[in-house]
Amino acid sequence: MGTITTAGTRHDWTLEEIESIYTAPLLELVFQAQQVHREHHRPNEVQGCILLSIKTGGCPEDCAYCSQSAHYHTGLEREELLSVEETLSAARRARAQGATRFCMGAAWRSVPRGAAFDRVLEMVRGVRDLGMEACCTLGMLTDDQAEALAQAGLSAYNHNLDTSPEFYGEIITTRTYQDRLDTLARVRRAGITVCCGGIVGMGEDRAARYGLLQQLAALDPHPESVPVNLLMRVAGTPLGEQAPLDLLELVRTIATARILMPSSMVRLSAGRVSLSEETQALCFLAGANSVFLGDKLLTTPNPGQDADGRLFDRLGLRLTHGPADAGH
Ligand code: SAM
Ligand code: DTB
Ligand code: SF4
Repeated sequence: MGTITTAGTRHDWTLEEIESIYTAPLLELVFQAQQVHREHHRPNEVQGCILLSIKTGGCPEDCAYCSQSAHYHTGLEREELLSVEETLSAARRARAQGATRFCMGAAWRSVPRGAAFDRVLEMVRGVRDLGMEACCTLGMLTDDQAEALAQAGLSAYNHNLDTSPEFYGEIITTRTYQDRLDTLARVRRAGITVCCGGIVGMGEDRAARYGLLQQLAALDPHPESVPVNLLMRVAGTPLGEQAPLDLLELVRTIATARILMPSSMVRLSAGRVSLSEETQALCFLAGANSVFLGDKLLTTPNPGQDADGRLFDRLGLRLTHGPADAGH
């Protein structure tokens, strides 16, 4: 196995190649990932994003990890679609905290037509007017809806593959892997950048992580943004009692994503509350260059401003300043 070959942007990584990268000696893997990282990104800099759940709970899908699925009793309060003003005041607070990307999530299986969608379009225009990148994650989309979001100035659409095609059915039964790929293709055709990643720590084996990474890297072009989430265990969901993951598996997943997709933003997403500052440092060394700021993700906790202020000071990291996403 020895040396890791990293040359060029590829979409045809075999599972064997991915395995040999992922299982290299940890220090070799992290070193190679950091080298790739420095060829494509500014070291010591991370982008801050902030999430807002604009429509919470009551989702008809059965994603086994999710607090918002109507299939499980998680004690989460449902909330109807927020108003444009509520959303934009959260976006202004996000900007004041140093975020350059504002991500709006809705617990929908697919985007509804009519007034609710028009309101989302207005939110997107409002966030763009604040000079921030705007990202939405709203479930499945039609071509027309993707086009309308693009017209409103949406910078990115988040739609995760979550895991490998083989393991997917253990986690979600109400839609298929192909449904996800179809939506991703619509987003790409509309000219919106793609944010697509997955979750580790759901009880998957390494092969499932190789399979996810292979699928992500097969997207052509690569997703501009690859969120790597560590499962947030939510009581009442089928994964609420899942055994904790060896956190070096998260580091290996990030490093392998960085090597396979050199230009993408790799986002250390859900799960930072479970990571020490030292483990987060290792994730940044492995090529993660973005985090969610603030004390809440969509429905679950996140470190928050004071903890992150200390973390960035301790590591000498700075947040990317605007102007956000010139060209997207
Ligand atoms: N309903 C839309 C969808 O599924 O595409 C958008 C919202 S959904 C909450 C966005 C993503 O968050 C999911 O695809 C999943 O990867 C991630 N996510 C949700 N719950 C999570 C959890 N408990 N731990 C880690 N990641 C989670
Ligand atoms: C992504 O990959 N992670 C974010 C964003 N995309 C939408 C969501 C994480 C959600 C964590 C669970 C929650 O807070 O409900
Ligand atoms: Fe619904 Fe998205 Fe949660 Fe799945 S992850 S249950 S689609 S909100």
